[in-house]
Amino acid sequence: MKVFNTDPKLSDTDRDGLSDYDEVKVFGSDPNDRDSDRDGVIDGKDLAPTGNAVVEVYIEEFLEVSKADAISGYGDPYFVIAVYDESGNVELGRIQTEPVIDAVKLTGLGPYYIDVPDDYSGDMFIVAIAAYDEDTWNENDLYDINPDPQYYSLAVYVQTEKVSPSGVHVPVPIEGDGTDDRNPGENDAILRAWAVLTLQ
Ligand SMILES: [Ca+2]
Ligand SMILES: [Ca+2]
Ligand SMILES: [Ca+2]
Ligand SMILES: [Ca+2]
Repeated sequence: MKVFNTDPKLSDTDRDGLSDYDEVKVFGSDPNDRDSDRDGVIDGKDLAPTGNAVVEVYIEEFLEVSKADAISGYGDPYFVIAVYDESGNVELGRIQTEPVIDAVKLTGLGPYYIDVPDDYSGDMFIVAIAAYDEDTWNENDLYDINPDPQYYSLAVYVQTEKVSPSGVHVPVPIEGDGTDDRNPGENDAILRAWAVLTLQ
C-alpha cells in the first residue's frame, strides 16, 4: 500500500494545476502528463482536459409568427450561432446552419457545435443566436427579410466551468421573442433553445 505524506486531494504530481484526485476522479486526465490531450494547453488551464471544448446549441423550437414568405408561402430560415468572450467584443467562433425551405415551425434542430478556444480563461461565454431568411431575392417583398435579414437575435451566458467526460452539464435555456429591425414593434418569431459547454 502506498502511503501519502500529503493530502492526496492537494497533490499535483505533474504540476499542471489540477490535483491528482481531480485528474483521476473528475476529469479523467493523466496525473503524470501536463497536457493529457496534446492540444498545447496544460490540463489546469484547459477547459476540456481530455478533448476539444465546444459550445453545444440545440434549437428546440423556432416559430415564425408573422413573416410568412409572400412568394413561396413560408420563410426559409437558417441560423447563425456565434460565441463571444464575456465582454461581447471578441468573437471566438461561429457556425451557420443550412436553410430549411418553406418552414413556419421548426423543432429539434441540432445539436450544433461551435468550437471555442480550450485556453479561454474568462468566466463565461456569450452565445448569440440569430435567425435569417435565405429567401431574400425579392427586395420589394416585405415578407422577405431584406435588406435587414435578421429577424431574431438573442444572447445567453454560458458558464465556463471545466468540462469532464462524465460531468453533469447544465444546459442554459434560451427563450424569447424576435423582432425584425424593419418593424421593431412586431413580434416575428419565437425561439426556444439551449446551450451548454461540452467536449468533443
Ligand atoms: Ca496534475
Ligand atoms: Ca495532468
Ligand atoms: Ca490540453
Ligand atoms: Ca483540450
